[in-house]
Amino acid sequence: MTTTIEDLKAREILDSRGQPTIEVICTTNYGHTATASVPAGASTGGHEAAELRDNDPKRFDGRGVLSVIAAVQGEIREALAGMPVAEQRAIDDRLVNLDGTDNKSRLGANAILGVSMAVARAGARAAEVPLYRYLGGDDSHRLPIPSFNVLNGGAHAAWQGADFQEYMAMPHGAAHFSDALRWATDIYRRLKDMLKEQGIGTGVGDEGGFAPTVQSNRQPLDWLLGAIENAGLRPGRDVSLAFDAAASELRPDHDYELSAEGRSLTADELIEYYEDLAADYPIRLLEDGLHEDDWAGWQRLNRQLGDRLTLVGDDIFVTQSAYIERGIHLKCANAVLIKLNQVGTVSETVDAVGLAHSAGWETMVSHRSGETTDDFIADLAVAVGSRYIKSGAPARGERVAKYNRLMAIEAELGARATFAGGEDQ
Ligand code: 2PG
Ligand code: MG
Repeated sequence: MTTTIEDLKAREILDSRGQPTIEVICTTNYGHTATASVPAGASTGGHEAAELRDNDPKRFDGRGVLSVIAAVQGEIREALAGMPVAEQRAIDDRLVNLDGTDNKSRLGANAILGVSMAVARAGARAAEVPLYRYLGGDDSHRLPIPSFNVLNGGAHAAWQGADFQEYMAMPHGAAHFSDALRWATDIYRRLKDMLKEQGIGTGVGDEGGFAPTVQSNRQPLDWLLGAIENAGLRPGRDVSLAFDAAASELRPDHDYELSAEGRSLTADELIEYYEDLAADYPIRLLEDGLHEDDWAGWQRLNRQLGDRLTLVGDDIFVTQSAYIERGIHLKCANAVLIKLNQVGTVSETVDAVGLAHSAGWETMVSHRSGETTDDFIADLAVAVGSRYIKSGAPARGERVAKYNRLMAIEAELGARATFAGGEDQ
């Protein structure tokens, strides 16, 4: 007999910022249960699928998700009960059609994604294979290059922090994923020592990286380089730098405001600024270098830096095929950030990766700044063959849950496991 969806339940749980989010539990007719929970962003793109909140000021300052839970346990449960769990695409299509809006704003992308992920896990359980193999097939054996956000700025950090949101260490020169992770912990500890020696606070931001006050936006790059060297690693050879400027957050009016440096730049000046950084530091990847609506600026950015840097679009593409398609057509970038909750279903996320790869673009699977301990994205990255993944610092439970899951996958694959970093050597 086919394994079908018997029941869908949801609960309110807390994310890493102490904000409510939903956990969905899918039960099958054979009694398998599978659970999934949904993350939340802080620097969200304007075109992301809509996350619903109760807006009841008496609970969680309006951020409660009881209405989202009601949608899962009511309308969605009714529509999906009895469907075979293996039919992920048909289930995701039904969710999209049931919602009926362009941005999942009727039922909520958080309701829809929680169900979509829980169903995928139930499908894997019913098929008795790990999630990465269930989603990606028997050929899924490549571990992505992790990018560790060890210095947090922008919307994820304190007042007077760096303007750019994420300064990341990318240990692509390691032989295995688990070595890359160990190197990252060495860098993280050396960075902490260095900041302490300089009398700088080592409090952390939303993604577990240190979040100090800075004199300029170059200072975190200098610290990061120093920490890599102090860890006995070679900048550029073993470990490169990556950063997410999250530039949509830098432009309240028109120009890009770099408050840490007391000046604002036009798009072209900012591109020049990046060119100088790329000349002075071993940077491999730049995410969201320009505002999400500045498609012409992105074209110039890609023309000037696309042959040297992996230029990742996050807020501009919001993991949605229509925007990625446009970006490919206009030659705006050469890589896409992949976040399940920007689009709202597992199938649409897999499609977005497929589209990017078919154009020869890279992908980076990503966590959100507000996370849970759900480790779905680790399996997803291996399943879709993503070259990169980012899940914050190599510290804090909700961040390391993903890295630890990748180590478990690596161990399970044994001799079959390969590491995307190895291809660079
Ligand atoms: C980003 C993400 C994750 P947020 O901009 O890439 O690091 O941040 O979840 O706040 O959008
Ligand atoms: Mg981003």
